[in-house]
Amino acid sequence: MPKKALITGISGQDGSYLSEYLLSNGYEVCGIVRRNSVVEHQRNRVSHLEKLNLMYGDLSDQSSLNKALKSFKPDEIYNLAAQSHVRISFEVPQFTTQVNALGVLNLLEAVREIVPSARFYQASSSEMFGNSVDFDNYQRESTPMKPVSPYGIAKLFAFNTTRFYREAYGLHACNGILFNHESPRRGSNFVTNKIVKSAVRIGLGSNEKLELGNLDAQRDWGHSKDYVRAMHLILQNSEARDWVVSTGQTKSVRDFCSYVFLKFNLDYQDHVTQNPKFFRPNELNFLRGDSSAIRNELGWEPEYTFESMIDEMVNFWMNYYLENQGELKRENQS
Ligand code: F7E
Repeated sequence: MPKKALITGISGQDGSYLSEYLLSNGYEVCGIVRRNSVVEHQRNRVSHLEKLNLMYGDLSDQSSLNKALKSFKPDEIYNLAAQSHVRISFEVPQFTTQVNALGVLNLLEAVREIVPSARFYQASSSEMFGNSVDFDNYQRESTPMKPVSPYGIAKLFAFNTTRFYREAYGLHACNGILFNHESPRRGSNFVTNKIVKSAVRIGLGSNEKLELGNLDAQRDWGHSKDYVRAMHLILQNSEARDWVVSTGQTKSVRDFCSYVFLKFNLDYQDHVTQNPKFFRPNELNFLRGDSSAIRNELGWEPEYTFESMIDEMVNFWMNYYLENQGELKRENQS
């Protein structure tokens, strides 16, 4: 019998890579998708995967979660659904909290009642640390968490709820505390893909300006494909625990711009401007994760470097715009 995995947020960047990974490892995969008025948006990152079962549902709709668990009876559950944009969480704090905090409680309650022996993975985030770092400038599992955004606060509620369901009810419930992770499939309003897409268009002749917010924020950026392997490993471990997943390398948004524009022999300073609209009311300034626990105990290692991840993103968007010249013209005009 193949193992059965249920993924919420299956149509996102991580959901799509995780589905590919699990299918290639012989799993039966079922995903929960939210209804969208543009039907293509519901599944465009997973439309190449023929073997997926998809169900409509939402973390804030308890009955849809109950139905999915009763009918699919998963062995493993990966909760990747969220309002995942930190700046937008300042604009919609209540919605963010309903989905990212209470939604996880809804799902854990359903797991406890319907499939208590299933293994549960919660997509926790380095945003929970806020501006807290250890003596050596790293964040690790034991670092105090003091989030600085509605997104981080909601994720911290979910993190603690996951731990609590493990300790109080004996669920095999784990948190992966994932630092930023990117790929060509990253949404275009996250800084990495926003920079890469614009730099590629400029490299191909567009005279647009790239408008960004804080260029001095520093992040520990890895590749989504490496991080979905970590999610799977976390659930295979016999002990349910919480794990940091990170590269341990920190770069600024400025470093990111510099590397991407240099690929086109351009100086980012000639093409990037700052717009207050992309600053946040409160900023997380610095992230550097210590992932020794998952590396030493579960044998996880990232395959991508900062540079090879960006190279893949640049190549993807170069090919895309070369094949879709019409889109390049349209984006030049806007
Ligand atoms: O911002 C700065 C911005 O939106 C990165 C999510 O996956 O990782 C992600 O959250 C940095 C911030 O990611 C722009 O101020 C400058 O310092 O790409 P981001 P994030 O906020 O770090 C964590 C781990 C998650 O869990 C989240 O779900 O870049 N920045 N200028 C900008 N950011 C954006 N989006 N747009 C700009 O124009």
